[in-house]
Amino acid sequence: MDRKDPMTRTVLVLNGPNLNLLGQREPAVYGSTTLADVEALCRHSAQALGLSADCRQSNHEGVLIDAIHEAGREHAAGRLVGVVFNAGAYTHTSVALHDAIKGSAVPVVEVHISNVHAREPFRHHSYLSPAAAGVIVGLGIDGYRLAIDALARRAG
Ligand code: CA2
Repeated sequence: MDRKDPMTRTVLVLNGPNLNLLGQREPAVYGSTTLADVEALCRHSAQALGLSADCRQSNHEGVLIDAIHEAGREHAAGRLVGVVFNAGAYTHTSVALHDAIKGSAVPVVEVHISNVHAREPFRHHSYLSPAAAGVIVGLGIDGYRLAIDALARRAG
């Protein structure tokens, strides 16, 4: 049963490729928190702001593009405050995700758990940042909470 109040606005928390592996490998880079823990944190943070969090993860670029398009329609209808988006490695490769964010006109806060600028040079460029409302990098999973807070404030 869907218990969500139809008046409750939503924030979409979208995680991209390999983020389903969080907490299972590379704890020195990404910490030991799992994706389920991150999603629980997001739901809790959203709820504290009177929002509902819709948490999704996909390893497929087209699925992420479709989710951004859907978010654009929900935002236009006043039901969605925006998207917290960790696009994983697609950040550094995807013109298609850049175009999806631009084309859907939904506010997106780009989040990276690690400080991508302190890592390999191929992680220093983001195709998403020019299309994003804001960018949070290197603050660990707390970045998701900060992004939800920023989108809630932005929406008023
Ligand atoms: O720091 C981030 O949040 C990243 O978006 C994570 C991506 C990486 O490609 C970006 O450059 C920065 C990687 C996703 C997670 O990959 C994992 C691989 C093994 C174990 C755990 C996570």
